[in-house]
Amino acid sequence: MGHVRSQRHETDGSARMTTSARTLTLRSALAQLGVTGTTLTDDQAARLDSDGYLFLVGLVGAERLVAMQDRIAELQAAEGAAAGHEGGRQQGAAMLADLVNKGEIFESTFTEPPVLAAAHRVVGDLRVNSLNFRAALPGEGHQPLHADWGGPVPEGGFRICNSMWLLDDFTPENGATRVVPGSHRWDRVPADVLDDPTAAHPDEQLLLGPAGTVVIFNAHLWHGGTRNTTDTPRRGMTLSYCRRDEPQQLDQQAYVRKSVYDRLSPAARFVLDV
Ligand SMILES: O=C(O)CCC(=O)C(=O)O
Repeated sequence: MGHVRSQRHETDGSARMTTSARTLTLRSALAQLGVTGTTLTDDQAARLDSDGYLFLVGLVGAERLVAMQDRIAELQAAEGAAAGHEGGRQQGAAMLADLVNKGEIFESTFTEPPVLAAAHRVVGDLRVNSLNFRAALPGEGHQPLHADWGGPVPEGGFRICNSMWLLDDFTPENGATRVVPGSHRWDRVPADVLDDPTAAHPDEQLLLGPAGTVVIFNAHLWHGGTRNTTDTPRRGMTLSYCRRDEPQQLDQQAYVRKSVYDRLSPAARFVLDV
């Protein structure tokens, strides 16, 4: 559901490509961005492998969080009914897409060392897939359990790693994401094996935590939004990476704005693949 294969290619004519990012390898880009062999602890790596998700509590500090929330609010006001047009829209949710190009505050997300290290562990040779926003609206937001990939994938062949950036506290009431721990290793997708993917799963867990938490999850893990029973939207950003030989949800080369490109380091451009 989060993985939208149909892409609308549009460009403002500012996309540029130089050789600087092209001469890097992922290994050198990750090193330049501060990812080392110990960026994830052994315990974190083991939990990501086994459960399929990993909490990074407090990754986004208070000031940065407020700046992200404020920019999201500005974008929602500015884009109105067009919001989310680049990346798919959903019933019961407010969406924004292409955040890479919609605020300097978002440009540091996809090079966060622990997020990169985790995504690299899951998919290997990676690039950014998309950076989007989803708010479960009051009374709505429940999704079927799904993987962000259309079919079963055996362990070791993972194509996508996602991360949820909590812009609000995720609570049992406000539509927190649910996951089925370990399901990324089952080589099955919910639609093929569950009678009713919208129903509660006996093993599901809610991703609960304070705003500013980032939860990295293997996107082959069965997951989905839940219904927001409060009267305020539950806001979260999803930063997804795909294997470098897979099409991106949003073609970053086609969308990148010159001002963004110019600010990014060669290593960040490599991760975005622009
Ligand atoms: O916003 C959420 O809680 C999950 C969203 C999701 O999994 C999706 O849209 O595919």
